[in-house]
Amino acid sequence: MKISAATKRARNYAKVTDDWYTKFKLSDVTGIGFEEGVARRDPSSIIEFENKYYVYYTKSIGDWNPKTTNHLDKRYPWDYADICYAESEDGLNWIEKGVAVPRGDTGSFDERTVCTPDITVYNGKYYLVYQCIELNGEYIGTHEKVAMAIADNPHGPFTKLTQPILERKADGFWFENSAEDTNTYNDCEFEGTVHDPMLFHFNDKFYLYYKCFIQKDRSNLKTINKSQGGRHGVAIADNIEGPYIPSPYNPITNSGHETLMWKYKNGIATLLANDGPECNTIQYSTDGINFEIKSIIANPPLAGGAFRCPDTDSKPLAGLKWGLYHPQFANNKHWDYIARFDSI
Ligand code: AAL
Repeated sequence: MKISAATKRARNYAKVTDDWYTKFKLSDVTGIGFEEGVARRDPSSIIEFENKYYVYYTKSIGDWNPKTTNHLDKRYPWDYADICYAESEDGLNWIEKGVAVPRGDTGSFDERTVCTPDITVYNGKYYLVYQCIELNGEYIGTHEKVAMAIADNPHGPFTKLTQPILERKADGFWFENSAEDTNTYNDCEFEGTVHDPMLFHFNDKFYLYYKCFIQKDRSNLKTINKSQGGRHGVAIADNIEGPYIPSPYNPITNSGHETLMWKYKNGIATLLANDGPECNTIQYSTDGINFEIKSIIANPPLAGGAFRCPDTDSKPLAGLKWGLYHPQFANNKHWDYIARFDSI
């Protein structure tokens, strides 16, 4: 009996993919969907409280221009943004409730923007982790820090910690210092940037995942690296407020842009989209660090946040049953908006 290389691989996939494979149905929502002149994006995971769903997201008003020569101008839809939140009874029709975390006062470490939040519930408290940056005349979408704000219920008020919980490493790989000829999968300093935080209570510690880009030239290594060279890292703390220590294993993925992760049994699952040679895969790790490919998927939701369902351990993709995401500039719409995905 002769077996081709492809068939050998396929037999291995068949052992794992059934329970890990999904397609996605993508639908519009009301209340936080498309609105001219307003950007809503990077929705958090969704939590349930008193029979209603809650989501947190980046909201900014007014136009933006990445080519502006004055770096104090609004450059991106997540620039000069606040973190807003919305409530829903069915996950499709949302009511925007207002600002959960505003930008900081003059001179603060989060004066310019707060964006890209995720929410974690731990011991009856609500923890938002998010990106922020001070008023910075050299802001080019880099050098954000990760901050935390805490509340007793989903409506807040959220109290900010006085210092960020994670900062980039100045000598970490980032666009300015990634050598063109470097094989970006060799050893390198990580944490050149820390974006897209997502926090889990896991194995009696706190695992703060995030994304780092490490490629300068976005067209370099295009075929295996795709787009912006994003990959993920984790920083671990004994206490939820930190200190968070980056894992020496970083990067713990070599693909993926925004984080979309959920718990399953004694491990953590992740959907990697957008960037890298393992883009469009679902992966799983029992130690939160060493992830293995479980399935290859099509049309993943970008920048998604999943519903934190109570029965996340019932099957591998229970924690990915539905959620919200942002279609990136879909239909040439300049204004980011939030939509819904369902695993089908
Ligand atoms: C996103 C995320 C981070 C980036 C920007 C806003 O989708 O990767 O949040 O900084 O784009």
